Amino acid sequence: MGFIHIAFLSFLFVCTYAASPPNFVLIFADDLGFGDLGCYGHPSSLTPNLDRLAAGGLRFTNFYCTSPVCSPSRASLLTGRYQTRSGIYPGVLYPGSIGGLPLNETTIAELLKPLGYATAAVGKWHLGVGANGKFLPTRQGFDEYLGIPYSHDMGPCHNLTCFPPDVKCFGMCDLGTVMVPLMHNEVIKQQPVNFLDLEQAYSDFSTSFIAAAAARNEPFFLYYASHHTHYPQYAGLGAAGKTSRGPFGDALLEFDNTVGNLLATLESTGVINNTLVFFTSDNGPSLMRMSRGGNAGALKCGKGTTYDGGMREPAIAFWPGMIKPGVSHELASTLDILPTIAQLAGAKVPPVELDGVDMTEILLNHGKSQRDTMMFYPTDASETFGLFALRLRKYKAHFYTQGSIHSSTTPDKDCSGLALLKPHDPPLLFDVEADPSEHYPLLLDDHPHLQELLEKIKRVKEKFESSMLFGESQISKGTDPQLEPCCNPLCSPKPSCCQCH
Ligand code: CSN
Ligand code: MG
Repeated sequence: MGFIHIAFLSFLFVCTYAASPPNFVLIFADDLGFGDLGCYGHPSSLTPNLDRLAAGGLRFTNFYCTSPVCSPSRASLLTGRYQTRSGIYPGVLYPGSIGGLPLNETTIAELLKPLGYATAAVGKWHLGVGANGKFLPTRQGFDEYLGIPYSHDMGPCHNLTCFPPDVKCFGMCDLGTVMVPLMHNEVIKQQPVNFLDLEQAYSDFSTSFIAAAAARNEPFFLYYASHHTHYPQYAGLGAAGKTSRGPFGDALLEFDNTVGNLLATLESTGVINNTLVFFTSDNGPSLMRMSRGGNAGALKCGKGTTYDGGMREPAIAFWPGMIKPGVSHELASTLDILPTIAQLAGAKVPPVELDGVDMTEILLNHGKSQRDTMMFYPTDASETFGLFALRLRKYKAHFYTQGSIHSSTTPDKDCSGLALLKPHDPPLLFDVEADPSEHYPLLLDDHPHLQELLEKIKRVKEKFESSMLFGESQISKGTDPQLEPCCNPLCSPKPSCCQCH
């Protein structure tokens, strides 16, 4: 009798459990490199909460974003498609940009909305503002938004305190545009934003969102896009001076503290065993910031380049009871997050050309990837040049290489903005498992069997490029100063009058 009772109760539990779709917390770092986290070997970073995710989850070693700069990478993350399809190229969006992520693209949030998910975006958006806020997160499937709509150097630097507290942070940023606003949904809440209190505001907003959705028994999707490790690096008073790594380390510590708050809230609201937490970063480290920038670890170059330092990223999937702790060397990408979330939530993927593949077999069974290629478009993707590089399993072929101002100042001359565009025919070929630093090109004379590989790579490239329909460039539509967010729209003279207290 008692046994039957218990068996019935566990049956009910399993049914309820299976019937309740999982929650998703997607944490996206900014300009954070492969070597920046403690759990990826950085000697002086303090990242106890991200390290805890890695220890209890699956840590990837071959995980790629789709662009060495921000806006295109974010477009791919949220749509599961290369940025060239959605038109988020060349380069990045600016405060007065006319374009943005086209509204007919389906974002992860829009995929989940019809299933009853509560959705929120927090932090850096960088997929457009547009006339009357038509490209803001609230128009792309997010119920709520708190954050800055683009990079925090896209306005005059201000207010940014480093350690000791009377030292102003480094740099001027962009003096010709409006002060960086804090937006709540579609309304400017502060201009200029108070950066020193911002991490706490983000953390409070995110934990309230989780607690409210959990209390209503609604599944939720939180997209937490931290701007914190991007230039100019700074930290609020709680974290400034608390690491030996300087401003980058302090910024990272403050962000990591929020990761801890998110985990604590998932625990205290009882939903942690039904939540997939996924962490990764938008592009490689801004090496031009020298010791104030991020670190690509063993990888070559950083932000702005199609070497692995620009696009291979730390990535961690955490889901207690569902994902066994470990390390995955499988090839995976930000492109794969949308199809994976769709699979886990039971959502239909959008009826468009998707570039992502479902990763659930990797996550839930430490299984094989469905992906054996990764395509590398440069910062300024174009139909004229097409792919700069292509990874096929352990091999990476460069058809073009180019340095970037974002990766200047390193001792490796190939990274610098002075390293001009260089075509390679036959392509420059590396085995990035044996040589993750892309130091030693494979020579055809030494490896005659490579001829066959090169032919295969050529076929894969041609097939992919013939499937690639470049969407109308949103960034080439240019900028209009009138579109820069201004809390006092009729004031003059702009941009300096756009301040509200
Ligand atoms: S990014 O950084 O937005 O994180 O990619 O803040 O490529 O010219 C990139 N850029 C300002 C930036 C300019 C940024 C550029
Ligand atoms: Mg970035």
